[in-house]
Amino acid sequence: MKDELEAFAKDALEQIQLASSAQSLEEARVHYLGRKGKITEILRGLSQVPEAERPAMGQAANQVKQSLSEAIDARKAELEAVSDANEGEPADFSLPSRRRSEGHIHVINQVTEEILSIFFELGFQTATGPDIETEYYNFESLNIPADHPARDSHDTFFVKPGVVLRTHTSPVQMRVMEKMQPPVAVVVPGRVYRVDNDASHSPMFYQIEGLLVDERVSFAELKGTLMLFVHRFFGKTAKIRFRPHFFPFTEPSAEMDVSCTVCQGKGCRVCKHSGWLEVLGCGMVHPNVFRHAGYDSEKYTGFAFGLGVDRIAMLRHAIPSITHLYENDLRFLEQF
Ligand code: 2NL
Repeated sequence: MKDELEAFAKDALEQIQLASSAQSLEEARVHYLGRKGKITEILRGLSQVPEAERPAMGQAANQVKQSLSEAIDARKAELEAVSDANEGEPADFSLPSRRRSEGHIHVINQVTEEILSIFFELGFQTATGPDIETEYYNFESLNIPADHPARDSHDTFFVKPGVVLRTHTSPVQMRVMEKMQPPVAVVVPGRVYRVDNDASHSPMFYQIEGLLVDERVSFAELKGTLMLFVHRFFGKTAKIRFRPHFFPFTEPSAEMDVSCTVCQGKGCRVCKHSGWLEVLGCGMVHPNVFRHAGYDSEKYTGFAFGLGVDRIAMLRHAIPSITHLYENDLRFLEQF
């Protein structure tokens, strides 16, 4: 019986030391010291022990009970000390902080704001208008006749008969002219829509158009204004050239090229080895447009231009495909 008690005590102390959580320690306590536990069993069995040995056995069993109880308390304190240490670990302020991602202005809007600010310095104001327009404002008033190919459903999104997604921001300038008399100098940024979708065309893209109307405005002023814009935006060394063109709403009309900003006009992949980049379309406002606006076309003349913001952003940053601008891939957007 004495040997049995010693073996039990040794095993129980070992198990208590091995308990790795408050829960497993409590299980050990119930197992060894509980009412149905081993010690209780031994103490109950004392009556079977010969009378001479009984006091010594009882004392020994009580000692084991006492030492197991102390061992459990000690182990409990150890386990609590470990978990307190983990929870209450002081903060290390020298560690690098977790990086918070921070948004920024989309490259299209960066370029838009930069372009507009150049014209603001020249005294232009800005105006906006609806994306959904009537055929009258989008075409008719701009001298684009009913049978013009631009009106074709292959080029224009029709919302319903007589209503379209605007294909340019010109209807906004028409609305401005209806409201105010010259002098007028506005730049109009906005989304425009055309049925077109490939590496250089998106069905929705961004445009800025400009309009200046006053007495005796000439093509020379158009050239001077655009040259100042190009020198500001592309740099002092940029050269420009005008090529004759046709738009229904301007006469004469031209397209303007800028010497290639990548190769300085020597010829490269971006300018397709021509040395020039096509940047915008422009011209002197057609008298029929003034008539629709209610302006006296004998008294007033004006110039207008339109540029694709997407195209200019692509030239500025050597972006190979317009689809990058609209995919919202952060690996792309974060570069600007
Ligand atoms: C282009 C060409 C252009 C205009 C837009 C305009 C507006 C009014 C009257 C006359 Cl209200 N003209 N806008 C004029 C010439 C060219 O845009 O290729 N844009 C990307």
